[in-house]
Amino acid sequence: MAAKAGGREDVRGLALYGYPQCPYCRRVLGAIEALDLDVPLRNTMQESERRRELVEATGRGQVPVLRIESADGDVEWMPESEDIVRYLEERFGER
Ligand SMILES: N[C@@H](CCC(=O)N[C@@H](CS)C(=O)NCC(=O)O)C(=O)O
Repeated sequence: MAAKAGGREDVRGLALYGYPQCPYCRRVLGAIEALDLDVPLRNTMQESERRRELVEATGRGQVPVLRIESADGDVEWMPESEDIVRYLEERFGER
């Protein structure tokens, strides 16, 4: 499953760390698709470098984690599928 859709919104700086076999990741991937976002999936199961980045940043390998890089270069790593879905809905949902 690709974490991509039409790319309607400006999602520069966002990347989802996880993999499609993870049910919590699928919950986030579903929200990404429902919101029609174009967020790259960094597959921590298939790509050891991505997993290394995740563990280095968060101290553990648990996924999903949303990496949020702001325009000024600040980086936030957001764990917990519910929090990620809420963040995406608040930022990109219907207003
Ligand atoms: N409460 C977390 C649970 C996430 C979770 O359990 N992820 C599993 C994969 S489905 C995982 O990464 N397990 C390996 C680990 O915890 O290191 C969420 O909702 O995101």
